[in-house]
Amino acid sequence: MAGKSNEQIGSPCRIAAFSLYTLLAKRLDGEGVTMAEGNSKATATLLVAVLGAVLMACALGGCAGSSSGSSVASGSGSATAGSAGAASASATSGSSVAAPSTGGALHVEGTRLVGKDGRAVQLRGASTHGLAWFPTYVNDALFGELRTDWGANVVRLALYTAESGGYCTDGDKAQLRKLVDEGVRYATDNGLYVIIDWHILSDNDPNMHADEAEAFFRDVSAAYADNDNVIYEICNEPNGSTSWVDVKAYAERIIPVIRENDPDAVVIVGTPTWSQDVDAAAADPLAFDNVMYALHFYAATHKDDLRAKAAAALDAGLPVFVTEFGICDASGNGAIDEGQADAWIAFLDERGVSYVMWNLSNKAESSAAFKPTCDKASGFDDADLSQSGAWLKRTLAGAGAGGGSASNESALVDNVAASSSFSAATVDSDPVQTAVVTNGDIEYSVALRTSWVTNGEAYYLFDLKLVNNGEAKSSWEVDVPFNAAVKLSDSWNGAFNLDESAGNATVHIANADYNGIIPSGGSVSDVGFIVVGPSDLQLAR
Ligand code: IDC
Repeated sequence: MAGKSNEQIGSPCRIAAFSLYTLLAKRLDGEGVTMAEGNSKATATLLVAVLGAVLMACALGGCAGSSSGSSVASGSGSATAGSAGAASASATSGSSVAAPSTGGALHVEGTRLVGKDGRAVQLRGASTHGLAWFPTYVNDALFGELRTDWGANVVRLALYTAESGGYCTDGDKAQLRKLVDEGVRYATDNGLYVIIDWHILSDNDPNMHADEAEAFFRDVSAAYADNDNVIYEICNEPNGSTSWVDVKAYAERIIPVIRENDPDAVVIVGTPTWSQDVDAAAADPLAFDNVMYALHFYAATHKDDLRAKAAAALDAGLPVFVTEFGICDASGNGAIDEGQADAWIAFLDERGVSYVMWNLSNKAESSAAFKPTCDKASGFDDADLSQSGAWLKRTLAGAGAGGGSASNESALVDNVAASSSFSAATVDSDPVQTAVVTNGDIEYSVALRTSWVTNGEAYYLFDLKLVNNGEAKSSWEVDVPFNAAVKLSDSWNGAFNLDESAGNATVHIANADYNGIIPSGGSVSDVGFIVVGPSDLQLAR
């Protein structure tokens, strides 16, 4: 899938983003199936052309009525701040964890998940890959280390319905059902919430297998009615021509089935266009309590305009849950964009939205958390992690902008009406906002990627790329001057300091211990930082 985002960098006022979704192509490759008989590797190619125009008007100064950053920390009690992660600057190690033992059965209030103690809860964690394809990652030890070493408090079990080995096609139903059972048990034993994900994808309309879905959810909701930690996601990603009306009809059929056995369970409903159309759900939400709506993003594909859509849905009061995201492009592979991923996390943390990264596997694709060369199923060292895995571990170790401090924990849901916003269109910035600074042989390009206003403060996310035009170097450093004093809010892949002698208007950036070496002609990217500054902040040139 290649949904194209119109990323408007630093345009003045950025009032409207006009985005043309031209061609969304999705290649659906069946995995080497280990469980289904015959092991046939079916390959389906689905090309979906979506021609749409989205005109988003975002008011200057932010949208009122959104939730404040008062979410409860979800980092592990044993989590420590990562050394170089985007989230590490705001990390609060030792913050208390929302876990089934304290939060119990969750319910939905306003846009938020709330625990039995009345505290708002943010869930953060990882999704399995297809259970049929990568069953070894459903194990007690891995779920335990996700909880204690990574600081996750949720895991998602992805049960594909229609791909090769799918539950409704040629999959081994009994074996898949057993994996769901084991996954729920390992999550329960290790203090994790668990999402049972009915992973529709090539079956683009959930009504296609609604009979099977009904039987499945009747079964699992009876089996786990006494488990406080189980959350049901009834359709991963409706897509193709499936409309919200179709999804709603399906949800109105499945939710009562779940509620018969498990009356208060939280149910998450996918939204059209691969769970991106939260606006459609916001315009016509379901009438049930304790329902949330899925928003999925892949950071290298979905940027400001999808964030603005999410912000608008939250502002309209829609409870949103990011049950799946990647930091790469929407194919689950390709380039990783840590700057955009960090912008997403800043936004989600600020709004207390829960999120789950795709995927726990060693598949040779950039969304996989483990390196393809690593065949462990647990006991992962940092060296075993892919870039996505390392990023997730750092991000979970950080408490996040809205989720961190213990002092925030008492503010909770009373605050849902407090004013704060994150929107792609709130900071009145210079139209260009890029600068090239040369220091010796190295040319540094600094660019504003996005900006937003939260609680009246303007935040700016910059990234930095450098090119070495001279001999090989073993270190690098640069000063990035602004027109006014700033505060550093977050930073990644470098050592960052404010230069006090320059009135805190210059950010000094040096290499991290792992990215100082640049060969002749080489370059370094994925360095970035977020600063808080005045509404007319500009890079000084
Ligand atoms: C992808 C997997 C890939 C697999 C494919 C099957 O990463 O290994 O071959 O599914 O079709 C989604 C889906 C999720 C996708 C993922 C990446 O929910 O199933 O996984 N993605 O394409 N939505 C957007 C991206």
